[in-house]
Amino acid sequence: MASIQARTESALGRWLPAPDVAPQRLHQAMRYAVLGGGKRVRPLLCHATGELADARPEHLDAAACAVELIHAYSLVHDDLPAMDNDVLRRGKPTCHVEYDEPTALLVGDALQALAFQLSSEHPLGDDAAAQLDMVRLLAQASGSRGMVGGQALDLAAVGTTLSPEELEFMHIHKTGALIRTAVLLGARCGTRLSGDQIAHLDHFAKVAGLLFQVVDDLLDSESTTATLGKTAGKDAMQNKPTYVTVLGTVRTRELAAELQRQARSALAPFGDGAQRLLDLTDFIVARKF
Ligand code: GRG
Repeated sequence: MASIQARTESALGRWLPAPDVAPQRLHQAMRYAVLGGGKRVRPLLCHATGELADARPEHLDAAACAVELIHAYSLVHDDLPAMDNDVLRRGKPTCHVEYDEPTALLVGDALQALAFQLSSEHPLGDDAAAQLDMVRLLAQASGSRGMVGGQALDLAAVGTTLSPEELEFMHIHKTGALIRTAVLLGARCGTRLSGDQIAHLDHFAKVAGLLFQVVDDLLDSESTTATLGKTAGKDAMQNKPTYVTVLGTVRTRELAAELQRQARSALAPFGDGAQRLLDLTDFIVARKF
Protein backbone atom coordinates (compact mmCIF):
# COMPACT_ATOMS: atom_id res chain seq x y z
CA MET A 1 0.00 0.00 0.00
CA ALA A 2 2.76 2.43 0.97
CA SER A 3 4.52 1.97 -2.35
CA ILE A 4 1.34 2.62 -4.39
CA GLN A 5 0.56 5.65 -2.22
CA ALA A 6 4.07 7.01 -2.82
CA ARG A 7 3.87 6.22 -6.53
CA THR A 8 0.52 8.03 -6.76
CA GLU A 9 1.85 11.05 -4.87
CA SER A 10 4.77 11.35 -7.23
CA ALA A 11 2.63 10.87 -10.39
CA LEU A 12 0.17 13.52 -9.17
CA GLY A 13 3.08 15.85 -8.43
CA ARG A 14 4.35 15.41 -11.99
CA TRP A 15 0.96 15.86 -13.65
CA LEU A 16 -0.22 18.86 -11.64
CA PRO A 17 0.99 22.17 -13.09
CA ALA A 18 4.22 23.38 -11.43
CA PRO A 19 3.75 26.01 -8.71
CA ASP A 20 5.87 28.59 -10.55
CA VAL A 21 3.85 28.36 -13.79
CA ALA A 22 1.28 31.16 -14.32
CA PRO A 23 -1.28 31.54 -12.86
CA GLN A 24 0.96 30.65 -9.92
CA ARG A 25 -1.54 31.14 -7.11
CA LEU A 26 -4.12 28.85 -8.76
CA HIS A 27 -1.51 26.18 -9.46
CA GLN A 28 -0.20 26.42 -5.90
CA ALA A 29 -3.76 26.02 -4.58
CA MET A 30 -4.36 22.99 -6.84
CA ARG A 31 -1.21 21.34 -5.48
CA TYR A 32 -2.24 22.25 -1.92
CA ALA A 33 -5.60 20.52 -2.40
CA VAL A 34 -4.21 17.33 -3.94
CA LEU A 35 -0.74 16.64 -2.53
CA GLY A 36 0.46 15.62 0.90
CA GLY A 37 -2.67 14.02 2.31
CA GLY A 38 -5.42 11.53 1.76
CA LYS A 39 -5.39 7.78 1.97
CA ARG A 40 -5.45 7.33 -1.82
CA VAL A 41 -8.08 4.59 -1.47
CA ARG A 42 -9.28 5.01 -5.06
CA PRO A 43 -5.77 4.75 -6.61
CA LEU A 44 -5.08 1.74 -4.36
CA LEU A 45 -8.23 0.03 -5.62
CA CYS A 46 -7.38 0.89 -9.22
CA HIS A 47 -3.87 -0.54 -8.98
CA ALA A 48 -4.96 -3.66 -7.08
CA THR A 49 -7.61 -4.42 -9.71
CA GLY A 50 -5.19 -3.59 -12.52
CA GLU A 51 -2.74 -6.12 -11.14
CA LEU A 52 -5.43 -8.80 -11.52
CA ALA A 53 -5.93 -7.68 -15.11
CA ASP A 54 -2.18 -7.67 -15.92
CA ALA A 55 -2.32 -3.94 -16.63
CA ARG A 56 0.88 -1.94 -17.02
CA PRO A 57 1.64 0.16 -13.90
CA GLU A 58 2.15 3.35 -15.94
CA HIS A 59 -1.33 2.94 -17.47
CA LEU A 60 -2.75 2.42 -14.00
CA ASP A 61 -1.01 5.57 -12.75
CA ALA A 62 -2.89 7.67 -15.30
CA ALA A 63 -6.27 6.05 -14.53
CA ALA A 64 -5.72 6.16 -10.75
CA CYS A 65 -4.61 9.81 -10.80
CA ALA A 66 -7.55 10.86 -12.98
CA VAL A 67 -9.97 9.36 -10.42
CA GLU A 68 -8.04 10.91 -7.52
CA LEU A 69 -8.16 14.36 -9.17
CA ILE A 70 -11.95 14.11 -9.46
CA HIS A 71 -12.10 13.03 -5.81
CA ALA A 72 -9.86 15.94 -4.73
CA TYR A 73 -12.00 18.43 -6.67
CA SER A 74 -15.14 17.07 -4.99
CA LEU A 75 -13.61 17.56 -1.54
CA VAL A 76 -12.60 21.16 -2.31
CA HIS A 77 -16.10 22.03 -3.54
CA ASP A 78 -17.81 20.05 -0.75
CA ASP A 79 -15.90 22.08 1.86
CA LEU A 80 -17.03 25.46 0.46
CA PRO A 81 -19.42 27.58 2.56
CA ALA A 82 -22.14 27.04 -0.08
CA MET A 83 -22.01 23.29 0.63
CA ASP A 84 -20.61 21.66 3.79
CA ASN A 85 -18.82 24.78 5.00
CA ASP A 86 -15.83 23.09 6.60
CA VAL A 87 -12.52 24.53 7.70
CA LEU A 88 -10.44 21.36 8.14
CA ARG A 89 -9.56 18.67 5.60
CA ARG A 90 -6.77 16.09 5.70
CA GLY A 91 -5.54 17.70 8.91
CA LYS A 92 -5.01 21.14 7.41
CA PRO A 93 -7.13 24.22 6.60
CA THR A 94 -9.52 23.63 3.70
CA CYS A 95 -8.59 25.12 0.34
CA HIS A 96 -10.92 28.14 0.60
CA VAL A 97 -9.62 28.92 4.10
CA GLU A 98 -5.95 28.68 3.08
CA TYR A 99 -6.58 30.60 -0.17
CA ASP A 100 -10.05 32.11 -0.76
CA GLU A 101 -13.47 31.02 -2.01
CA PRO A 102 -13.13 32.05 -5.67
CA THR A 103 -9.74 30.30 -5.84
CA ALA A 104 -11.18 27.12 -4.30
CA LEU A 105 -14.02 27.15 -6.82
CA LEU A 106 -11.51 27.43 -9.66
CA VAL A 107 -9.27 24.76 -8.11
CA GLY A 108 -12.16 22.29 -8.26
CA ASP A 109 -12.98 23.25 -11.84
CA ALA A 110 -9.35 22.98 -12.94
CA LEU A 111 -8.79 19.63 -11.18
CA GLN A 112 -11.83 18.19 -12.90
CA ALA A 113 -10.58 19.41 -16.29
CA LEU A 114 -7.11 18.03 -15.55
CA ALA A 115 -8.60 14.60 -14.79
CA PHE A 116 -10.13 14.47 -18.26
CA GLN A 117 -7.01 15.86 -19.93
CA LEU A 118 -4.92 13.19 -18.19
CA SER A 119 -7.25 10.31 -19.00
CA SER A 120 -7.48 11.27 -22.67
CA GLU A 121 -3.85 12.34 -23.22
CA HIS A 122 -1.97 9.45 -21.59
CA PRO A 123 -2.43 5.82 -22.62
CA LEU A 124 -4.64 3.83 -20.23
CA GLY A 125 -4.11 0.63 -22.22
CA ASP A 126 -3.25 -0.47 -25.72
CA ASP A 127 -6.69 0.02 -27.27
CA ALA A 128 -7.90 3.52 -28.21
CA ALA A 129 -11.60 2.52 -28.37
CA ALA A 130 -11.40 1.01 -24.87
CA GLN A 131 -9.72 4.19 -23.61
CA LEU A 132 -12.51 6.35 -24.99
CA ASP A 133 -15.02 4.19 -23.15
CA MET A 134 -12.99 4.53 -19.94
CA VAL A 135 -13.10 8.34 -20.24
CA ARG A 136 -16.86 8.03 -20.73
CA LEU A 137 -17.12 5.87 -17.58
CA LEU A 138 -15.24 8.49 -15.57
CA ALA A 139 -17.49 11.27 -16.88
CA GLN A 140 -20.63 9.30 -16.06
CA ALA A 141 -19.46 8.48 -12.53
CA SER A 142 -18.53 12.11 -11.89
CA GLY A 143 -21.66 13.80 -13.21
CA SER A 144 -25.34 14.17 -12.35
CA ARG A 145 -25.99 10.41 -12.71
CA GLY A 146 -23.07 9.77 -10.36
CA MET A 147 -21.16 11.75 -7.72
CA VAL A 148 -22.63 15.20 -8.44
CA GLY A 149 -26.14 13.70 -8.43
CA GLY A 150 -25.42 12.07 -5.07
CA GLN A 151 -24.18 15.38 -3.71
CA ALA A 152 -27.42 17.07 -4.87
CA LEU A 153 -29.41 14.44 -2.96
CA ASP A 154 -27.17 14.89 0.07
CA LEU A 155 -27.78 18.66 0.11
CA ALA A 156 -31.53 18.17 -0.35
CA ALA A 157 -31.62 15.67 2.54
CA VAL A 158 -30.45 18.16 5.20
CA GLY A 159 -33.10 18.36 7.91
CA THR A 160 -35.15 15.48 6.50
CA THR A 161 -35.35 11.79 7.25
CA LEU A 162 -34.61 9.18 4.60
CA SER A 163 -35.54 5.53 4.36
CA PRO A 164 -32.60 3.06 4.32
CA GLU A 165 -33.28 2.58 0.58
CA GLU A 166 -33.12 6.34 -0.12
CA LEU A 167 -29.95 6.63 1.93
CA GLU A 168 -28.37 3.78 -0.03
CA PHE A 169 -29.38 5.38 -3.34
CA MET A 170 -27.75 8.67 -2.28
CA HIS A 171 -24.51 7.05 -1.14
CA ILE A 172 -24.19 4.71 -4.13
CA HIS A 173 -24.05 7.89 -6.19
CA LYS A 174 -22.19 10.35 -3.94
CA THR A 175 -19.39 8.06 -2.76
CA GLY A 176 -19.92 4.75 -4.51
CA ALA A 177 -19.82 5.85 -8.15
CA LEU A 178 -16.21 7.02 -8.08
CA ILE A 179 -15.00 4.05 -6.02
CA ARG A 180 -16.71 1.73 -8.49
CA THR A 181 -15.03 3.56 -11.37
CA ALA A 182 -11.59 3.23 -9.76
CA VAL A 183 -12.06 -0.56 -9.82
CA LEU A 184 -13.56 -0.69 -13.31
CA LEU A 185 -10.82 1.47 -14.81
CA GLY A 186 -8.17 -0.74 -13.18
CA ALA A 187 -9.83 -3.79 -14.73
CA ARG A 188 -10.15 -2.14 -18.13
CA CYS A 189 -6.50 -0.97 -18.21
CA GLY A 190 -5.50 -4.61 -18.70
CA THR A 191 -6.69 -7.18 -21.19
CA ARG A 192 -6.62 -10.40 -19.18
CA LEU A 193 -10.10 -10.39 -17.61
CA SER A 194 -13.23 -11.91 -19.14
CA GLY A 195 -16.61 -10.15 -19.14
CA ASP A 196 -17.72 -12.46 -16.31
CA GLN A 197 -14.69 -11.60 -14.22
CA ILE A 198 -15.25 -7.87 -14.77
CA ALA A 199 -18.88 -8.36 -13.67
CA HIS A 200 -17.65 -9.97 -10.41
CA LEU A 201 -15.32 -7.04 -9.86
CA ASP A 202 -18.12 -4.60 -10.60
CA HIS A 203 -20.24 -6.28 -7.93
CA PHE A 204 -17.30 -6.12 -5.51
CA ALA A 205 -16.82 -2.41 -6.32
CA LYS A 206 -20.46 -1.50 -5.70
CA VAL A 207 -20.42 -3.23 -2.32
CA ALA A 208 -17.02 -1.74 -1.41
CA GLY A 209 -18.27 1.78 -2.25
CA LEU A 210 -21.24 1.42 0.03
CA LEU A 211 -19.11 -0.18 2.75
CA PHE A 212 -16.76 2.82 2.56
CA GLN A 213 -19.66 5.19 3.24
CA VAL A 214 -21.19 3.09 6.04
CA VAL A 215 -17.79 3.13 7.80
CA ASP A 216 -17.50 6.87 7.10
CA ASP A 217 -20.82 7.47 8.88
CA LEU A 218 -19.63 5.43 11.89
CA LEU A 219 -16.34 7.35 12.00
CA ASP A 220 -18.12 10.71 11.76
CA SER A 221 -20.30 9.86 14.74
CA GLU A 222 -17.70 8.09 16.90
CA SER A 223 -14.28 9.54 16.19
CA THR A 224 -12.59 12.85 16.98
CA THR A 225 -11.56 15.79 14.82
CA ALA A 226 -7.89 15.17 15.68
CA THR A 227 -8.02 11.57 14.47
CA LEU A 228 -10.15 12.23 11.38
CA GLY A 229 -8.24 15.31 10.22
CA LYS A 230 -11.66 16.78 9.41
CA THR A 231 -14.48 18.04 11.65
CA ALA A 232 -16.05 15.11 13.52
CA GLY A 233 -19.79 14.96 14.25
CA LYS A 234 -20.48 17.12 11.20
CA ASP A 235 -23.48 15.07 10.02
CA ALA A 236 -25.35 15.39 13.32
CA MET A 237 -24.42 19.07 13.55
CA GLN A 238 -25.89 19.71 10.11
CA ASN A 239 -28.90 17.50 10.75
CA LYS A 240 -28.05 15.14 7.89
CA PRO A 241 -29.49 11.64 7.71
CA THR A 242 -26.72 9.01 7.93
CA TYR A 243 -26.64 5.26 8.47
CA VAL A 244 -26.10 5.94 12.16
CA THR A 245 -29.16 8.21 12.47
CA VAL A 246 -31.35 6.01 10.24
CA LEU A 247 -30.34 2.55 11.52
CA GLY A 248 -28.63 3.27 14.85
CA THR A 249 -25.01 2.38 15.69
CA VAL A 250 -25.55 -1.33 16.32
CA ARG A 251 -27.37 -2.02 13.06
CA THR A 252 -24.89 0.16 11.15
CA ARG A 253 -22.01 -1.96 12.50
CA GLU A 254 -23.91 -5.12 11.50
CA LEU A 255 -24.46 -3.66 8.04
CA ALA A 256 -20.73 -2.91 7.71
CA ALA A 257 -19.88 -6.49 8.70
CA GLU A 258 -22.43 -7.86 6.21
CA LEU A 259 -21.08 -5.66 3.38
CA GLN A 260 -17.52 -6.69 4.25
CA ARG A 261 -18.59 -10.37 3.93
CA GLN A 262 -20.31 -9.65 0.60
CA ALA A 263 -17.28 -7.79 -0.76
CA ARG A 264 -14.96 -10.63 0.21
CA SER A 265 -17.22 -13.25 -1.30
CA ALA A 266 -17.45 -11.31 -4.59
CA LEU A 267 -13.66 -11.77 -4.81
CA ALA A 268 -13.75 -15.53 -4.14
CA PRO A 269 -13.57 -16.51 -7.86
CA PHE A 270 -10.15 -14.83 -8.11
CA GLY A 271 -8.54 -16.92 -5.34
CA ASP A 272 -5.14 -15.70 -4.16
CA GLY A 273 -4.96 -13.20 -7.04
CA ALA A 274 -7.40 -10.96 -5.17
CA GLN A 275 -5.34 -10.75 -1.97
CA ARG A 276 -4.62 -7.04 -2.37
CA LEU A 277 -8.31 -6.26 -2.93
CA LEU A 278 -9.18 -8.36 0.13
CA ASP A 279 -6.62 -6.43 2.16
CA LEU A 280 -8.07 -3.14 0.89
CA THR A 281 -11.58 -4.26 1.89
CA ASP A 282 -10.32 -4.86 5.42
CA PHE A 283 -8.48 -1.51 5.35
CA ILE A 284 -11.71 0.29 4.41
CA VAL A 285 -13.34 -1.21 7.51
CA ALA A 286 -10.41 -0.86 9.94
CA ARG A 287 -9.35 2.65 8.90
CA LYS A 288 -9.27 5.28 11.62
CA PHE A 289 -9.77 8.31 9.32
C1 GRG B 1 -19.02 18.77 -4.42
C2 GRG B 1 -19.47 17.69 -6.64
C3 GRG B 1 -19.25 17.56 -5.22
C4 GRG B 1 -19.26 16.34 -4.67
C5 GRG B 1 -18.92 16.09 -3.29
C6 GRG B 1 -17.42 13.11 -2.22
C7 GRG B 1 -18.29 14.24 -1.88
C8 GRG B 1 -19.21 14.67 -2.94
C9 GRG B 1 -18.23 14.90 -0.71
C10 GRG B 1 -17.30 14.57 0.36
C11 GRG B 1 -18.01 14.56 1.65
C12 GRG B 1 -17.93 13.26 2.32
C13 GRG B 1 -17.46 13.29 3.72
C14 GRG B 1 -18.26 12.15 1.72
C15 GRG B 1 -18.22 10.87 2.37
C16 GRG B 1 -17.22 9.90 1.88
C17 GRG B 1 -15.99 10.51 1.41
C18 GRG B 1 -15.88 10.73 -0.03
C19 GRG B 1 -15.01 10.78 2.29
C20 GRG B 1 -13.71 11.34 1.92
O1 GRG B 1 -12.98 10.40 1.18
P1 GRG B 1 -11.65 9.75 1.74
O2 GRG B 1 -11.85 9.25 3.14
O3 GRG B 1 -10.72 11.04 1.80
O4 GRG B 1 -11.12 8.78 0.76
P2 GRG B 1 -9.13 11.17 1.69
O5 GRG B 1 -8.84 12.48 2.35
O6 GRG B 1 -8.50 9.99 2.37
O7 GRG B 1 -8.85 11.18 0.22
